[in-house]
Parts: sequence; C-alpha cells; structure tokens
Amino acid sequence: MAPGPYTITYFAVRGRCGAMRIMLADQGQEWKEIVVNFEDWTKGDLKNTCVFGQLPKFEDGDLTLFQSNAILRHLGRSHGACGKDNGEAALIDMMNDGVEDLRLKYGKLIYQEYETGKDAYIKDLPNHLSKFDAFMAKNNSVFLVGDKISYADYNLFDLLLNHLVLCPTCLDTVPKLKAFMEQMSARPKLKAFIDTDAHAKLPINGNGKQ
Ligand code: GTB
Repeated sequence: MAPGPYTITYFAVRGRCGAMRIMLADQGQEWKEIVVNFEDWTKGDLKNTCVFGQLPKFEDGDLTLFQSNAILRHLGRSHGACGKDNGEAALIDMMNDGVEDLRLKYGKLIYQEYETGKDAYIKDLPNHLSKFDAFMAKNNSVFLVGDKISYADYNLFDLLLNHLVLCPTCLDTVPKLKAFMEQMSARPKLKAFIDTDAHAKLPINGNGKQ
C-alpha cells in the first residue's frame, strides 16, 4: 500500500489521538507519527506554531489541522464516515459532541482528581453511558447513526476502551454499548491495529493514570 498523506504530531500517548489512529487503521490508511517529548514541548518553539498552542497537529498534505474533533470530522468527510445525508451528519456531530462531553469529564478525573474522584466518577458512569445506549437502541444497526460506521463511532469506541481500563465492568448495564464494542473489536483492520504494540503499549494518558 502506498503511504498515506497523513502525519500526526503528538505526545507519546493515546490521549486525543486514539480515535483518529483507530479510524485511520480501520479505513486502511497509513500515516506518519512525529512523537514530541514533553521536555522539548516546554521549550515552546513548536507550541508557538500551533494555532491553539496545543497538540495534536494533523497534516493531510498541505492542510494542517488542530483540534482532535475537527481532525476526526475531516477524516469522516474524506473517507465516507460522516453520514449519508445532512440529517445523519447532524446526528453524528451531535453524538460526537456527547462523546467530547464525556471525554472532558474523563480528562478532568485523570488529570485533576483521580485520587479523590475515582469512586464517584465510576458510580456516576452508568448515567452517562445509558444515554449512548438508549440512543443506539433506537438505531436499527450496531452503529450510532445510520447503517455505516462514522467518525463518532470511532471516537466513542476509543473512549469506551479507556473506560474499560478504568472500570472493567462499566458496560455490564449497557447491552447495546457492549455489543457495539464487540462488533467494533471484531473489525479485522481495527482489531489488527489495537493488537499492535504501537497501540497496546502506548500509555493512555500523559500522567500514567488510567
Ligand atoms: N481541544 C483540543 C483537542 O481536542 O485537540 C485539546 C488539545 C489538548 O488538550 N492538548 C494537550 C496539550 O497540547 C495534550 S492532550 N497540552 C500541552 C499544552 O497545553 O501546552 C493531554 C496530554 C497532556 C500531557 C501529555 N504528556 O505529558 O505526555 C499528553 C497528553
């Protein structure tokens, strides 16, 4: 396969690049990784070139993007994974915003209150996961919206992988999400990628907490 035109510049973690890597792998794309050491990052040279002073940075040929969700949407549009019409695209955007809301809560737990907040977070998790489960139950397929995989499915999958590490039983009360994870994990290219060291051995978060 010819190398893809994609480059991801990010720290040596899954973090905000887990979903885009899983998506690229599942879509049969190749990409280059530029790994940034946090010590080098603090010198500021690269930071000063980033639109919002943060990573990930994503290059698609001459196009340079920041903001992980914009990158996912761009890949969705490029690879037919953002719905079959405007209505589906809007619902996919909506669900992806829901994933982002949960990712922000997860990030707050991991980076700010892991020791004091973990038990309460896990206790409250069914309230959040049940919303995705109920929405999925109304769709007549294994995906969030329509009958084709979308960028929001990859984002949800990545975030749920993280949650299964945080709390291995967290999907026991949400059967649709459990089936979703099983079917996503059985996709050959996706499974091959998450079995690689490049994914499996990469820390989930930057502070070693998971
Ligand atoms: N809304 C943005 C998006 O979705 O792309 C948020 C991007 C973001 O939070 N980037 C963080 C960053 O660039 C990295 S993700 N932080 C550096 C800075 O702001 O100067 C979280 C993270 C934190 C630390 C590490 N680490 O130490 O390796 C890895 C990832």
